[in-house]
Amino acid sequence: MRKSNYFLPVLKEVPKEAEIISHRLMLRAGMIRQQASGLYSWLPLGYKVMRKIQTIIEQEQLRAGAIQMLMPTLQPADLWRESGRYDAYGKEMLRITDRHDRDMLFGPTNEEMITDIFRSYVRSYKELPLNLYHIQWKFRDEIRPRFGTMRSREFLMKDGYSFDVDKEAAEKSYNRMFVAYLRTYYRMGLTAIPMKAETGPIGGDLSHEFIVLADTGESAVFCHQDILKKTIPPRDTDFTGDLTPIIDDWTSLYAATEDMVNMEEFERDVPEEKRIAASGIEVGQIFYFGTKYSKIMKASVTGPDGKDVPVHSGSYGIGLTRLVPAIIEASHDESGIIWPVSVAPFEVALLNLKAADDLCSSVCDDLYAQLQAVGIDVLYDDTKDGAGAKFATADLIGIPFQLIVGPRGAKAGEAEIKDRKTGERQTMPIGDAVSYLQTQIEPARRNDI
Ligand code: P5A
Repeated sequence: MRKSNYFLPVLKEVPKEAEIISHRLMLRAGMIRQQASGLYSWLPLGYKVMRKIQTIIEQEQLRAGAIQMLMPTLQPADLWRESGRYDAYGKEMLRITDRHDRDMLFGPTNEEMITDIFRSYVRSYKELPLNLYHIQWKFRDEIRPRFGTMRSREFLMKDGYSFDVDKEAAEKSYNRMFVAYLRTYYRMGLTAIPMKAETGPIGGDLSHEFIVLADTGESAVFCHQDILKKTIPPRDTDFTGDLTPIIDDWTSLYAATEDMVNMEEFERDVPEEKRIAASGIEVGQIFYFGTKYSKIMKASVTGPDGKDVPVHSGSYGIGLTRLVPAIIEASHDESGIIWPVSVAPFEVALLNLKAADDLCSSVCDDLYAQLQAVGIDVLYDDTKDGAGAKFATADLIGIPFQLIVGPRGAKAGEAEIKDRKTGERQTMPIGDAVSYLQTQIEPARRNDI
């Protein structure tokens, strides 16, 4: 993408309304625009990051056996009357009346709708296990939307729902999502710790929140610091096999959110020097709620013995629009954002330091074509801005590599490459730059293990 053709409205001023660094940087980097309290437009740069996050989620869901679909944002109130949650959900639910006076709502989550789909089609235990998910906008009329897209009213969620014939099978489905989530966050460059959590309005008695430690996080959490050293399940993990050893390993050390923490247990089980009592960002939550919805909404299947049984279910959420600021909270410096390659809006910023210089521009045009030809996602700053402004913007928007060519380098046949994360700069022959960048970017792009 040529910057001269792009829409990248970066701000020079530090926005006053933004209290935390990720919100400030997202506004300054031209990633989002607030349209009303808790409602944001995703501008091109921000949207590109979100799409990359979405792709990682989709790849890991597929690997774990979940099937993607799409449900509407609006739902009929009657479905929620059936489950009993229409009144229970309270003021967080945005209620809407259509022209025929039918009660509707903007979905805050989809347990009811997916249960309705399930009961309409599935009859036998032989069709199980089933895990269906979608990535769709949700609305929760949060009392205090804040920190930009970290806690907004409209937000994008990946929400999945599993269906099994009994509790034992349902726990296997829960474990598959547990492992998939560990891999998903890791691939985005995040360390997310699964912690025992309360189930709230979703229900059930087994739940984990996935927490990224950050001073600006809104959740208070308590855990053993060695959880941070646990190994991520590799890509060849057999999701059809027994995942309990992985779950047991990850849950063997104490980790709980403030709603679930038992201070006595925490102090008894975790040596003082290993205790983390900190703030964190909840980037996902998984639930096992058994037959809570299936019983009341009559979603059952015939079991092996020919008798009807209500299905056992769980639901699994990831906040995509929250992940973007969470990654920034975890990875930035005083000059701006530092994107991990796997979610970076562009992989390389090609900086033409003097667009008015014919040789410099022709060298850059050529590099731009070569980078594109090898499939590198490049933002080509071909504008007439000064070198200082180009450096500042590239640092601010956090592109992992800067490929810098000035008139002197163009003449000498040399380019400079800056690694945004380490700050290291190196000069090399222009002819070597593209293959060097390929070797750096290709393994980091999938960030898979
Ligand atoms: C699980 C999937 C559920 O709603 N039902 C379907 C279950 N879980 S949850 O924990 O309530 O939400 C899942 C994730 O969505 C993100 N999230 C938000 N992101 C931004 N702004 C909000 N107001 C917001 N509320 C929830 C979180 O990442 C949460 O873990």
